[in-house]
Amino acid sequence: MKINHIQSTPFSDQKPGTSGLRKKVRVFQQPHYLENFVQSIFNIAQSLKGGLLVLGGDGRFYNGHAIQIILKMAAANGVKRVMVGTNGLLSTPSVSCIIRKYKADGGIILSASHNPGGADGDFGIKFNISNGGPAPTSFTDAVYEASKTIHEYRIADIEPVNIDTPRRFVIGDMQVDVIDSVADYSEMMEQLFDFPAIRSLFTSDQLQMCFDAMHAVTGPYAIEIFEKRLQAQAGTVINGIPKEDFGGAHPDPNLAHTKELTDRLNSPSTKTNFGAASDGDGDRNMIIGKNFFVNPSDSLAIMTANAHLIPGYKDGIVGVARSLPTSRAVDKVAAANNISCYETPTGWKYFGNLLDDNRITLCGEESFGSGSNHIREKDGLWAVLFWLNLIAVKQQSVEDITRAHWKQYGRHYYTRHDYEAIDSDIAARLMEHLRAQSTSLAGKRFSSYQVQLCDDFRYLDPVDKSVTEHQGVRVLFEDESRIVYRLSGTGTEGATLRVYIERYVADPQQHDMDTQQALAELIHIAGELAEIKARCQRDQPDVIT
Ligand code: G16
Repeated sequence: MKINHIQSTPFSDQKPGTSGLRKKVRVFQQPHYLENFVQSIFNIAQSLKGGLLVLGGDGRFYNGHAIQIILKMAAANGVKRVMVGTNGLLSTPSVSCIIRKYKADGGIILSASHNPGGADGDFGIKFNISNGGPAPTSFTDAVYEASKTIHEYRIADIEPVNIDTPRRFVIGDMQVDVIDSVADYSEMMEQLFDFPAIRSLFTSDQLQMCFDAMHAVTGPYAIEIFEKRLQAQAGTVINGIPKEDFGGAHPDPNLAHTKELTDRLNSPSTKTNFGAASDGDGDRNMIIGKNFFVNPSDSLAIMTANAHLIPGYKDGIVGVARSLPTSRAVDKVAAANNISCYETPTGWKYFGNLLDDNRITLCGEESFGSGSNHIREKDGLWAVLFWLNLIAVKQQSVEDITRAHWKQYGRHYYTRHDYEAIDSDIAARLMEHLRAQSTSLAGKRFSSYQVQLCDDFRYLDPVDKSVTEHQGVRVLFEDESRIVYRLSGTGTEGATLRVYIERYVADPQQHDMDTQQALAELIHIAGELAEIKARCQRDQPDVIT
């Protein structure tokens, strides 16, 4: 096998964000762009030399092309074996599952998650380490440094290989196993949850489910698990065929992007009483009942309170973690059950050490992500199965389970307001303005809210003692309400300002308010404190979740 050493010059913009390198497809299409970044990964991940690499992606535009390039570069960089998903498809949680099961040295996932796909959309690449989780910042920083000085990459001179069916072949000294994309993951789900109990929900017609795969990677997984193994009726999975452009839609499982699903749940003429959706790469989830939306932060709290009812967690949980902007609903459950609750920066990678050190069993984020120690990624279908299992045990609807939880622990009204594609300098100045104020806000009163604490969140990892600074400005009020501001690390156009607002209400008589109304005063305060209108010239957020 001939190995070409291709001369190249660095790109200055290959710094990974919250979750790998995400850019417009046309940025990745620049000559040598993808190759430079992949070579930088191989230069840093030394254990891949002579090691096992897992490779797959969410099937978006450029996935197939990138898979072929990475296979050739893996062969040229001395990788001994690659396990690649059939047609290059592997969900993010299944990559994590496969890395752990086969003790791989790492995995490359091609995905821009919930961002739109197609030739004009986004593409992304992320690296997961041998524990199955996203590479920590120390690794991604090293990759970025390597990308700034790269001068050549290595690539095998071979024709594209056929990966459309499971089989084994050899490229030079490297073995390639094209694997069934869904088998290992489905098997793992069957071990964690009570499949017979869930199956009987479907076969007895007690539950009619609609799962929106959003033409993304979970389609084949959901059909295998829900329709085949759990015998939900055919057609339970909608938009189940992965498409390069996600059917022209935005594969982001929230109420703004799942109209077909929510129409089904909300229509009085259908019997559909459980709905769920997952995103581009299958790690996010949304859970809805009949005319009822479960906030992801509440979902984490409910899972934590009920984990002992699920076979995979029957011995209880050791602790939980949530990202900074995730509501503090789970904190209440942790306190009541006397277990640790960690607050981390945004990004699944921060949960890795806590899981590996057995400090936590469950973790989750407001951004429609939840997961557990079964893998090291958030996991969309796992969350759906968790809820199905809960319904089977409790024999209650999604709404009843959630309302009972609020009654016991109180309700955290919660919303996130996103201001997208703001000029990056304006966004940076807005955050600076907030940081500058942060030291002097404590004790000040805004309408009926008095500030208790305001700071720029800094995380000290209790396991490896690493420190991560500037993770968001948080304003805590005396009555447990909270506002958090941060800039997204996953956008590809300008900056996205995220404003997270929450208010805790213990009294069950007040659990029926409209969320935006319940938070109206805090929303106003959030806008005033950050001078959003004046600085960004925006009257309204672009997206409210
Ligand atoms: C990624 C990260 C999550 C994070 C989310 C939003 O999710 O894995 O930890 O919460 O982005 O991040 P940001 O607020 O910085 O945009 P995904 O599903 O996009 O990989």
